[in-house]
Amino acid sequence: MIKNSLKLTTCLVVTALFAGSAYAADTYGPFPVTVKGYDGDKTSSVSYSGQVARHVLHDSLKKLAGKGDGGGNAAELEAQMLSYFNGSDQDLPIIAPVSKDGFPVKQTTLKEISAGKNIAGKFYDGAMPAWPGGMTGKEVVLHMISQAARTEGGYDPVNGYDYAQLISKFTMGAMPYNQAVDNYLDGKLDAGVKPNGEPYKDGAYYSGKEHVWDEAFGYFGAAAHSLTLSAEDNYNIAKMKDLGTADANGDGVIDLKSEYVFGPAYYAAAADKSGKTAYLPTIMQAFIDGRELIASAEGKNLTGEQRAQLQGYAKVIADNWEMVLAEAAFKYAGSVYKDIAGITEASDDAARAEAFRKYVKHWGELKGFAMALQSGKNNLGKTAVHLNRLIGYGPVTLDGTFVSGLDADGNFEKNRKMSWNSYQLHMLRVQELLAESFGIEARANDATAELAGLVDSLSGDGGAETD
Ligand SMILES: [Ca+2]
Ligand SMILES: [Ca+2]
Repeated sequence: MIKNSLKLTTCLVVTALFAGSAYAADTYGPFPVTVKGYDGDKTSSVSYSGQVARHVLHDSLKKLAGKGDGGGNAAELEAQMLSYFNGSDQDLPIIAPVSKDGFPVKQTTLKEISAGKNIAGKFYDGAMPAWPGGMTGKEVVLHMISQAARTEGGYDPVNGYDYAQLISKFTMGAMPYNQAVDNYLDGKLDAGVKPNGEPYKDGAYYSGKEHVWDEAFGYFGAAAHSLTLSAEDNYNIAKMKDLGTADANGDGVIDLKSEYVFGPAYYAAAADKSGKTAYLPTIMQAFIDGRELIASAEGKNLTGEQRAQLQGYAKVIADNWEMVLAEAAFKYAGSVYKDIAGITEASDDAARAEAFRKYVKHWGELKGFAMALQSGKNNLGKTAVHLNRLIGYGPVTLDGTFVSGLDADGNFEKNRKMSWNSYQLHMLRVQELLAESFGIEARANDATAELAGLVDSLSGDGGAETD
């Protein structure tokens, strides 16, 4: 790493030197064209528009998951959702993110970003035991899409599902996280795969390793200038609240290809807003350092030492990204815990229904992030088994039942019951398990201090679980 090789004593000198260095980026790109034999007019080798298109397909799919009218438009809506999931020959309109007052977005169709992209081909398709039915990851999300299309507004109050949340949070793990940590930052860094001494493909203006690294960065979903911004600024860009900080080139519109903050980076910023973590800058810095390292090889194959260094940056990215997902799951377990009090203390049916809706939304986020965590490179082993058992296939619903499986036709069965207090205890156990397994640091909505008291109160009511 260049910074470590400098033996300088004052920050002032370091800053001055880096300001004039070719390798002193604080933004992801531009980086020089280094690939041998390229004679076109490109001046930067950075390219990750395909990943941006996939984030947009995901955001659009999430939006569509809430468009059901209760059954009447089920077939049409499912087909529409599948066109975003599977991709389409048509130029699909961007459904999200779209311009809003004070935050104009440059692109309005997918082809303006990158043509021919889909989610399906990049979706984790290993075992996904967190969902009933013994399905693969891709089968699970297709089941969710089909169910979502039959609901009103993506909300299934009987089984306690909020499909926009479930689909979105699961996808955030199963597509970008999986592709980055288990593919581009993993096997594609091997010496014999996409070597740096060759173009990524014939005629490309980027080398094999340059593009592999760019694709991983694209999946993280940060703006190219995210490292220059605070956690709050990055968070606000994702919320489409701050044109000034988002519009890096000052042309008055937000280019989704470089100026917007998508899901994974947004959740990193969300944790960092606590002031206790620095996931987003740590990940961004590792991406930039890795890209500078590749550029410094000047179109030649990486040495063993360079590749080892690059794998070191990859590990920093993968470890911190996993933490971001674990922090989010921790936060929403705390929300679900609190929401249960809102349900049980509601003064009338209307207030109870409202509290239950909020609880189902937060549960969908918890469940989706728990599934995202299980979609990466690491086999979480018994942590995953315990997490899935504590959270369940579905949340405890208003009649005390919860989803226990799927029948032969793929419909949900609810053959088990649990008390609200017992399920609250489960949520605290989820927080405890995540804290112990991952070393959670932001600890949003931490309710673990209430664990001992809840265990005491439950010891008098006949045990934690009922059937
Ligand atoms: Ca792999
Ligand atoms: Ca702009």
